[in-house]
Amino acid sequence: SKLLVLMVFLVSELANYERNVNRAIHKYNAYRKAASVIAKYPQKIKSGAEAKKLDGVGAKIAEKIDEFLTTGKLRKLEKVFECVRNACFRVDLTFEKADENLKKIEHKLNHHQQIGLKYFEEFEKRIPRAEMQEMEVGVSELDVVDPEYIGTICGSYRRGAESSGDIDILLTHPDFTSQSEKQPKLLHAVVDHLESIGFITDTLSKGDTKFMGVCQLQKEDEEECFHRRIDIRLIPKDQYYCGVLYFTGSDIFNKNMRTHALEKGFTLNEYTIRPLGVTGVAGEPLLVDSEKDIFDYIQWKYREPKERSE
Ligand code: DCP
Ligand code: MG
Ligand code: MN
Repeated sequence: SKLLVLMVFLVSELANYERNVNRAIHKYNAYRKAASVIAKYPQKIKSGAEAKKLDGVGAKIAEKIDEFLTTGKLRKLEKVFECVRNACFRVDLTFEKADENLKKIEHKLNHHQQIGLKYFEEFEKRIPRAEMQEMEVGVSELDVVDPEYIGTICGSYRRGAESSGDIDILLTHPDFTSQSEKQPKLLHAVVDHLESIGFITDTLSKGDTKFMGVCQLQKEDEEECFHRRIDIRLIPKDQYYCGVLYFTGSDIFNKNMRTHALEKGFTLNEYTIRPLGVTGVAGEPLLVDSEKDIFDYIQWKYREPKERSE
């Protein structure tokens, strides 16, 4: 129901608040977990006590749910969340009025939040590998825009995962290097093309090098197809493989690889690999023309993406 969406949305906002404002990762994780169990709960949640029976919802969160159900707002979020500060939905919040209240806050949300709410339930669903493979075919067709584009779907998909949370596309072009001028057109031409074929449906943000948005595969039959989160990053050609390595992950693997690099006297990040001098100062970026080059520099046996879970 919409009320459930709203409740989960607010608990998720609490999670973000803890992470972004308080840097409290434990609380962030706790709220995230609570949001996800509440989202899956098949019935109406009528009180904090009822929510507390769920695994992952503790006394603190139950208290928040009661506050939300009885007052229609969360004081904690008022500080950061304009729509709640404006108290646009108030003590009169009832289940019957959930829709109405949701409508009331909808235009108070920023564009990003509106899209998050619009597709909330769809974004919770993971993307099956078969669908990711179809999108990969789409990426390979970018040569209709310009045959020199190189694109890779990174993230868990590249590691062979059976399902993915989102689509992370890395894009480069030989005309764009860290020495050349910015080339936002290279990114925007791709985004425009993907919009024109109806694949990209919404934009969260669009900069010179990074697009964040929403996409949906067009299906001929009646098969259900969800909206998905998609990020496209345009990366200078000379930094492309450090980017591909980083965005392929996993995050644990990245951490381990960076640690190993340091032991061998190199500093590695999503852009470059640089040698560390005796004083610990990083030198000029090394030439990289493949992921394997990076493994070679730090004398590590090459690992296929499938073997990079840690
Ligand atoms: N990454 C990282 N450290 C972070 C965030 C991301 O090293 N704090 C890297 C490793 C991730 C990659 O970026 O694999 C993509 O980030 P995602 O959050 O999309 O993670 P995955 O694609 O691995 O998982 P999911 O299937 O949930 O999207
Ligand atoms: Mg991902
Ligand atoms: Mn991602």
